[in-house]
Amino acid sequence: MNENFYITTAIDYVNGKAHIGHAFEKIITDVIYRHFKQRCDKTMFLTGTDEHGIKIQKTAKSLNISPMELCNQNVEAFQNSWKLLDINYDKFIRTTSHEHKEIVQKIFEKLLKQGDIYKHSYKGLYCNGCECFLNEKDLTEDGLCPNHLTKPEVVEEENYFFKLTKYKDAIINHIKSNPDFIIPSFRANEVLNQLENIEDISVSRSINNVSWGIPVLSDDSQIIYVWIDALSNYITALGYDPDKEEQNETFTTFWPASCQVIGKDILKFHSIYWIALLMALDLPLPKHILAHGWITIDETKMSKSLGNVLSPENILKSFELQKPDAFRYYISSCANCGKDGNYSDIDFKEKVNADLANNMGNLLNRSLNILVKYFDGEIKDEFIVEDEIIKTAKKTVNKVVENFDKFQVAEAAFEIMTLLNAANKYINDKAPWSLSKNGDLTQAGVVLYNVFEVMRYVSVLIYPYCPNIASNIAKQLKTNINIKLYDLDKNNIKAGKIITKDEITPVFLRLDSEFAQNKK
Ligand code: ME8
Repeated sequence: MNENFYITTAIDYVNGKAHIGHAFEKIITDVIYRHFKQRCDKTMFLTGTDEHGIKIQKTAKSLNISPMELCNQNVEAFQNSWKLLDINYDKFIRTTSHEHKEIVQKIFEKLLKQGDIYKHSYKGLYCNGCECFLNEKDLTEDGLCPNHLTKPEVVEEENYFFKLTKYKDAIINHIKSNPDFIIPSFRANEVLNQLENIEDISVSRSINNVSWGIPVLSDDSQIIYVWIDALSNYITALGYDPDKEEQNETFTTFWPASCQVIGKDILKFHSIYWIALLMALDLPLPKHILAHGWITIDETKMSKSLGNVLSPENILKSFELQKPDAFRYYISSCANCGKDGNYSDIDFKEKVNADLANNMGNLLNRSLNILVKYFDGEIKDEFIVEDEIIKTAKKTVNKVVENFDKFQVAEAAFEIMTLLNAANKYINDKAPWSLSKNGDLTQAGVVLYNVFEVMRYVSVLIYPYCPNIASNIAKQLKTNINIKLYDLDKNNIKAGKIITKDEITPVFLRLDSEFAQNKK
């Protein structure tokens, strides 16, 4: 595959810090991105922060600091979290940046000029948590927002409106004729139902009610609706300019996005509002929208009031993990595509001990030790004979690729573990330790070669999830981790000395059970 690959995440509100739900989204996006880097030549990964709106304005006020101070503090905290988790984005967009604000204003003016935006008096119920108007029928029996369980504010203003209804049929048509546009596909029906009752949407707020935002260029009494501001980030970050006939090279290389990763709660904004905006701007539509599920902790929804909000820092610290690989692996395997997932300390420990320490680490460690013990760490020419297990490894590459084509991150990880299970069975059945003791040295060497080859495949396949562990495996095998997937079978391990006794290190140490109890 040589196609260019552009992937984006939702941009996080900065009224708080990153928790493991945010981390889940950024990690699965990073895993997908690193995988496609192993297949494509030009790739781009965008993330960032959503810094305007009433929610940020009110939080800053309650803390007695300016909204900009709040944004700066929390943006730094988000960026530190992503660094800790080895999130390898190419660009981080802040919606308070000058470049972004200027383009959002131009987009608004363009839509106003072409009649897609018009002025209208309006009375509605606004939920500050969702940053959107709600209909009476969406509320709970007590008149509360179903997501935030707070009473929406009655807002009566003269606002600008976007002609969403004009694009309704085109959006329905696009969703119906592209069954893999919304992933997972069961969410497409939800969107089609929402589209049935769609109305034009308010896209500005009076500056008297919301001051923290981007002013409408031609009317400074109005602030551009935070979702219009936020959704535009995916193209402002590429340097899109609505006033230019010809766009710059970054934009033409990467737009339309290959995959836009977001949570299920904001699918409506991305599959309806965002798509209508792109249609109005006459821009091509993203190829896929991946709506992931939500992460709970011990099967309970995270909430400040319950005091169960966990940060990625909490977890790495309580298990004394220097590198994020184990958490990255666990969280990206904990939910099948689009489904909700759960974090629990016990489950985390059991899963990474079983998969990373035993299944993967032990297999490598004991095979390398046998190679040192009987062959002084050297692969001999006569060991290079492919057994069935290498075919299984090659088939696993195809299965992993097929899963990633559908953005099935957990399912792809499962295939890699299945290969490791097969390799463990292979070494146990062949028992190279007995073969060596009984003098069948060549046969023992063949088994070791096959295990190392499988480990070479595994290192490259697991790299998107566990970049540090994968690099360590490749270092011990003296193989190349920076290799395209289609070159894997041309780069097999060659005859020669690969390792000495003191170079063998465990790639992942079992998590000690007492760490989990020191938590919180
Ligand atoms: O919605 N599990 O920001 P946000 C999994 N600024 N994902 C979760 C989660 C959880 N428990 N909690 C939140 C916004 N998320 C807007 C986006 S995009 C133009 C603007 C996900 O900080 C959530 O689904 O509330 C969303 O995709 C992302 O974190 C940011 O959420």
